[in-house]
Amino acid sequence: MADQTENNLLIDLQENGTLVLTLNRPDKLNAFDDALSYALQDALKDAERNPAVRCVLLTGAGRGFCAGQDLQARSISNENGSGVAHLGESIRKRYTPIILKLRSMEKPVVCAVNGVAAGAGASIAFACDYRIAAQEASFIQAFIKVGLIPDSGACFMLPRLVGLGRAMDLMMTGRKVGAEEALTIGLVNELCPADDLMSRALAFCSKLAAGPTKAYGLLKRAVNQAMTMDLTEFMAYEADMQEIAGRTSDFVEGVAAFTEKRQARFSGK
Ligand code: T3D
Repeated sequence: MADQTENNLLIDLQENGTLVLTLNRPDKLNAFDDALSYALQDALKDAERNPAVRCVLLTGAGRGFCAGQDLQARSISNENGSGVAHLGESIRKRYTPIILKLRSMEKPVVCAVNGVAAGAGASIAFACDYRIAAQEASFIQAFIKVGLIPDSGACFMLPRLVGLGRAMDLMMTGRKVGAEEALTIGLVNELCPADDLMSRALAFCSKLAAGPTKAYGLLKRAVNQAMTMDLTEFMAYEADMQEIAGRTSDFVEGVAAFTEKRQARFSGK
């Protein structure tokens, strides 16, 4: 059932274990004011803690996915009337927890990119595990146009998604990447017509939500670690993760289902 928080975030936990989070400031292309950023932080923390949630789907209401920081409603700026904007504080408090939670949450997080994703809005899409985009979607590294560096993890994620050369192009020019190009360069996993976006995304999430949730979590941990470890270190880490996976009920069920030539019924435990 859908619940609208006072912070313009729609929260809908579906029976199959998919939690749909909809950024809901359509008049501002779902740009982040303080309230929306803290609401998303809280919703992601709740999603991580709630065992009924086995997959998260993030999308935007209206014609945009998210236009990044609300440039008209910044509360953490011009502190003490000094004329100096303290953006480090804003990033640390408002965006860093969102990006870290998207990457560390041990459940799949899918992004249905319904329209333009600009600035931190694009960064949030990049931090999700899988992106399905509508043909109308686009990505803009808008930061440079307002004299900022790409933030909310964009400098970390974008080169890993599309390679250093392409990432530098997008970050230095701030040019708009349309949906077809996004698919070609690996910025999104799949494209579909806008009318099909939510049904496609929900169907994909429903499969993930019926999957071996612990294994998805462990593979996220392993992939995160693989970004910084050398191979020798990583192989030791991988063995530890597989040791844990091997102790789950879902591993027992997966092997039983294979042996009995039937579909596995994973409990997520
Ligand atoms: O500040 C900190 O805390 C540091 C963190 C920074 C992180 C960042 O995200 S910095 C980057 C911030 N975002 C941008 O610079 C993007 C600004 N928006 C745009 O460039 C364009 O709106 C788009 C390219 C995204 C879409 O263009 P278009 O032509 O499709 O739509 P539009 O007409 O520009 O926007 C529609 C409405 O949304 C409009 O309102 P209005 O005039 O109809 O009342 C526009 O003002 C509003 N809107 C769009 N983006 C933002 C916004 N309002 C506030 N903040 C926005 N970011």
